[in-house]
Amino acid sequence: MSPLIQSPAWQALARHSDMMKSVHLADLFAQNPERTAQFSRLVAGLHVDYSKQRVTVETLALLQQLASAQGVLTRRDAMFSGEEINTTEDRAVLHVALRNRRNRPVFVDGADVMPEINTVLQRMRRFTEAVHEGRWLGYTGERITDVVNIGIGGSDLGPRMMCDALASHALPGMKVHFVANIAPSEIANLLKTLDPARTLFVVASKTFTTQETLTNAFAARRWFLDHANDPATVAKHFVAVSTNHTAVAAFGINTDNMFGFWDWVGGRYSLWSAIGLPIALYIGMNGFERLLEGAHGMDEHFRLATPEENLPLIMGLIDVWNSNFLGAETLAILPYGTRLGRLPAYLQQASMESNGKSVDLEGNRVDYSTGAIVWGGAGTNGQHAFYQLLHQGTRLIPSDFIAAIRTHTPLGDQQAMLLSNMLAQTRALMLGRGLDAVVAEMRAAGMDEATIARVSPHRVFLGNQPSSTILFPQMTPEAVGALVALYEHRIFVAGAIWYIDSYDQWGVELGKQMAGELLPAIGKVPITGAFDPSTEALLSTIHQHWL
Ligand code: G6Q
Repeated sequence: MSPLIQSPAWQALARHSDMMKSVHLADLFAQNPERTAQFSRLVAGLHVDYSKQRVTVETLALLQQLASAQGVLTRRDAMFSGEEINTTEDRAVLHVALRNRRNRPVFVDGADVMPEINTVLQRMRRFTEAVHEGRWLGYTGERITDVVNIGIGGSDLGPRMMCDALASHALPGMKVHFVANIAPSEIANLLKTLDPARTLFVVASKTFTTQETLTNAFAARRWFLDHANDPATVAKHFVAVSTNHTAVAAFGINTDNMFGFWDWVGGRYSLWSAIGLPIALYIGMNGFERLLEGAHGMDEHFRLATPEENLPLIMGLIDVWNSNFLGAETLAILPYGTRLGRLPAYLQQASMESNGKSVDLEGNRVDYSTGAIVWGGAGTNGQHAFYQLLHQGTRLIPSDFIAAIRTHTPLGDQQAMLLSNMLAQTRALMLGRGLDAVVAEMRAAGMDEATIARVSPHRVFLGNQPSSTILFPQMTPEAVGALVALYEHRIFVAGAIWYIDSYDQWGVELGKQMAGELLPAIGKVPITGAFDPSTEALLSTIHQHWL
């Protein structure tokens, strides 16, 4: 048994959870009138209510003891001070330094990283302002109106999600597009809609070796040169965001037009670095810096607040509670409104690539669950699709409901309807509806007793599904920055409890390597015995239909 499972703090929580599994949320509210006040916080502009989670004062106290026993806050301090907490890659983890707006010195290998960070931010400002003010023009002298980010994974999901979230802040005349997939239709369909003379490509790749990104970037360059016919014009239309100068130069992008970042920025934590360039091109550098400010507000709270007040700590501990003690396997991210529609996919990567690990920091296989399966989708759409299983399925599914209170695009009662639907779902999931209430309702509707007996069990909702609700006044850069930083730190906290390296991603390697081995076999008759029988049969099917 692992030291974590054996620890007194874990064992105390296990005993406590035996009792809590049979407690209903409705009873917890009835027993404690202070519950909502005790279990909500206002931090960095976010109002977060976790009173509909299946926790009590005792649960949270026991979870805090677990955090203390696991040294979570010591590890937090190590992260903020630039220690190499990503031990399998020998790297510091310093996305917090990227938004360290007060410029508190942060040292990596004895050198303060803040001057370098500020230099890149200044270069981003100069470049984006030149584009916006018409001083950076395309090869025919026209202004840039369309930005195409070519990147994948961490070099795609963050900027893509943020540009959607902050579309109401877009500068007039600026459009942004994203190409990630190697599937040819993605880039081919986009290019058909673009004017090369007004298009700027941002090739975003930390390593600048990623197959999908480089292949798409070459395709974009061929398309561009088919129109511009002059290799010298590439410099006006292609910039790079990367840590790899040599590969950027080899691609043919002038490294004067390269924006750098550092190996201590993980891909899925990189939207705050120059990987955020498309955001800055879309909403302006001031908007991008407001995003950094919002995240910094949450960072400072996480760094300085007492454990009892510390929202990312509390929410990370609740994630552990739901996974390891109540048996939840997933976390549903349910933003209300379309602007945050890409947040579930973004957080899916942030959480699942960080905490989808089964070996602890000392290389031992763990004997407890780690990262939950993160999924979700925008409300109200999801209500008409997958919520059925949340309400009446057999699984415990914690969910996060997230909404901006005011909309940038008011239209009649629609925003009020959106919010009423969201609150209704959190209430319905919590309270459910028992058989007595269902029968009474059916009788009041005049139904006959035979129908009531037959149908009423199907209309029962057990409730007791835990949720948290996150509200903020409006979809501003500050609010979304704080929101994402809250989740980043929650992920950190859960990873620290589980004693895993949340900042490596070796799990992506094996498939990449095998894709390289399979590429020469696509469209050919398979060499018998080179691969497993299933793969060889699939290769044969591909061969039969290839060209
Ligand atoms: C993120 C991952 C991964 C990475 C992509 C793109 O943490 O490491 O999603 O961001 O594989 O990598 P490049 O930026 O190097 O192209």
